[in-house]
Parts: sequence; structure tokens; C-alpha cells
Amino acid sequence: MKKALITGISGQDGSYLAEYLLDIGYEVHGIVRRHSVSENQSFRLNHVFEKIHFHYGDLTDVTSLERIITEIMPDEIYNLAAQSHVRISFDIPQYTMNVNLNGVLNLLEIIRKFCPKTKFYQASSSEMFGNCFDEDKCQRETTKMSPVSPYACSKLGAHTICANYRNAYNLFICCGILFNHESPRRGTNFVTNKVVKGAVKIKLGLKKELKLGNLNSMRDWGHAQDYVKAMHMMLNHNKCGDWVVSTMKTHSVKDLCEYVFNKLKLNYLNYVKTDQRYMRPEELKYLKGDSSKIRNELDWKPEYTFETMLDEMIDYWLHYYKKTE
Ligand code: NAP
Ligand code: F7E
Repeated sequence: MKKALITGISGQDGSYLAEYLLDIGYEVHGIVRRHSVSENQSFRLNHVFEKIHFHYGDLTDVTSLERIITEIMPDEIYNLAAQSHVRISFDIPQYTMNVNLNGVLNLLEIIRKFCPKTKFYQASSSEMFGNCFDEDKCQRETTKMSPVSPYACSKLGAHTICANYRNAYNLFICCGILFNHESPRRGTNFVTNKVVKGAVKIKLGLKKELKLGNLNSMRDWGHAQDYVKAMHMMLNHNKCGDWVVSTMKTHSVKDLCEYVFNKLKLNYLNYVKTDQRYMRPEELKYLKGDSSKIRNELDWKPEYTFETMLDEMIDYWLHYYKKTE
């Protein structure tokens, strides 16, 4: 039985990855942070709680990481823990750097010293490209990177230190350059779930309007369940490296609003207002990923479309509010 350790197991991706690895027979360990409401530590994992080995730790606390990793000696570590909100990274830049960059270095040093055979997955991000794209208006593994937020800078720092440790110490390290991926488990302060939850509340008469930031930015949105499978495929391939994971399609925030409100038989123009509060000091305007490498070499492809993903999220919130009526 293979042993996997997931940092950020309580997050959107961590919870789906834990389910997936349990399904295919892994012993799954996860790092959780202490929370004053203990139910919040693992609420996305309630249905599989008994099957997972939880450990208290924090990416900024190297002693906790060393204790956990040397005790488990995992075959695979998936580093999904991060301060993952781009706009909030402008409010807490140093904390974001500490977790997302120094935290990765903490893990890499432990692997180098104590378990160099452990395979390591790093959650890199399409945010690292900033406003760069190739002539065909796509971003791929070789596209120039020029980040435009503290979050993106921290991820690019971690991405480059991973490449350095891979080459310098011959460690098996994969960086998944994942484009935006969503689900009903997405935090509700990210735009997809904010729009879906807000539109459903408007439909049910629980809210009058929805305040958003930049409606013109464009994203390549996929489903988290498809993307965690790609993480596992990368670590189980015979060669390590960097892999773009994306749907190869792009939509604007306006398109997103239009689809969700239409589905609920509403016109978004009557309800969506813009608010400066949700604008960013510097915006990444456009993302469209070329994931040909992982599709050709590992035979990965997404099952969800933009539409089926949003339909699932709409159903989730409709059921949620009907249950609480
Ligand atoms: P998420 O839902 O925000 O989950 C982040 C996880 O990290 C949570 O479990 C959180 O714990 C944990 N965490 C935060 N700070 C920590 C610390 N100091 N020590 C230990 N754990 C800590 O994010 P996600 O959407 O699942 O994303 C997973 C990873 O992929 C992140 O690294 C993110 O930056 C990256 N990524 C995401 C996307 C995307 O579109 N979702 C795209 C590219 C890359 P709590 O539950 O205690 O807060
Ligand atoms: O914003 C615009 C906003 O916060 C998407 C993270 O998982 O993906 C995510 O980062 C777009 C941006 O995601 C609102 O300005 C408009 O252009 O959902 P988001 P993100 O910033 O793209 C990358 C790949 C990651 O790695 C990150 O961890 O939507 N937008 N109005 C808004 N965004 C938010 N959050 N809220 C609004 O009201």
C-alpha cells in the first residue's frame, strides 16, 4: 500500500485528492492546522474522516513538518497548502510569501535530508504567467512568466526552487502549472462560487444584488476533480518535470455571470454591480492554457466542461438553501 501525505488536505483540491487516493488504495495522511472551531479543520472531509490519518502541522513550522514526514516516510507528498487567494495576498504579502515560498523550501530541505526517494508534487499556478502569453494567445510550459501579485510572486519563487532542487539533488519533483479549477467545494470568495451562490440567493429572494470586481478578466476554468487526477498521474510517470493542466478554453467573468443567471432564468445585468473593493491593484487580464503536453504524454483530459461544472455548482447551492429552509 502506497503512502501519500497531503498538505492542504482540508482545502478544495486536498479533499478531492484525498478521496481519489483512498479510492485507488493509498494510505492517506494529511496536515491540518489547529482551528478554534475544530469542526472547521476538516469539514470538506467529514464523509471520509475515519479513513484519513490527520496530523497537526503548519508549513511555516519546520519542526512540525520534520516530525510528520520522518514518522510517515511517505512515497508521495502533495504540497497543496497555501494562502491561495490572489486579492488577499495584496493585504498579507509577507504571510503569503512565508507560507507559499518558505513553506516549500522547508519541505524540500526535509526531503533532501531524510527521504530523497519521496516524490514531491508542487501546486504551481497559471498566475505565474502574469500578463504574458505566446503568439497564439495561449500559455504553456515554455511561456515567459512575469507575475503581477504577491501570490503569483510567491508561487514563481517556489516553482524555481523546485526546479533547482530537482536538478541539484536529483529529486523527483513535479510542478503542476494548474489553471483555475473550481467545484462546489471552492471557497465562496473566489469568483465562480461567489457568482453561483449569489445568483441562487437572488433567485430564492434571499439577496437583492451581487457586487463584483473586474468583469472583463478572462480565465480558463476547469473542475478540481479532473485536476487532482492529473497531479497523481504526474507523480506516477517515469519522468518528472513541469506540466500545464487546463481546459484550453477561456471565458470572461461576464460570460460566467451570463451563464449562471440565465440558467436560473434571470438577467445578470439587473443584479450585478461593480465595486472598487473587489478590484486588484494589478490585474491578470487573460488566461488560456495549452495542456497538449499532459494530454499527449499522460493521456489526461478533463471530463467536465465549463457548463457542466457550473451546473453542478448551481445544483449544490439550490439544494443547500432548500435543505436549510
Ligand atoms: P484552498 O481551498 O485555499 O486550500 C488551501 C489549503 O492550504 C487549506 O487546506 C489550508 O488550510 C491550507 N493552508 C493554508 N495555509 C497553511 C499553512 N500555513 N500550513 C498548512 N496548511 C495551510 O486552495 P485550493 O484551491 O485547494 O488549491 C490548492 C493548491 O493549489 C494551493 O497551493 C493553490 O495555491 C494552488 N492552486 C490552486 C488553483 C485553483 O484554481 N484552485 C490553481 C493553481 C494553483 P485551512 O483549511 O486551515 O485554511
Ligand atoms: O478571480 C475577477 C478577478 O479570485 C478570478 C486561485 O485559485 O486561480 C485563482 O486565482 C477573476 C480575477 O481567482 C471578483 O479580478 C471579479 O480576474 O476567482 P478568483 P484567481 O485570482 O484567478 C489561480 C490559478 C490560483 O492559483 C489561485 O490560487 O475574477 N473577479 N470580481 C473577482 N474575483 C473575486 N475573487 N471576487 C470578485 O468579486
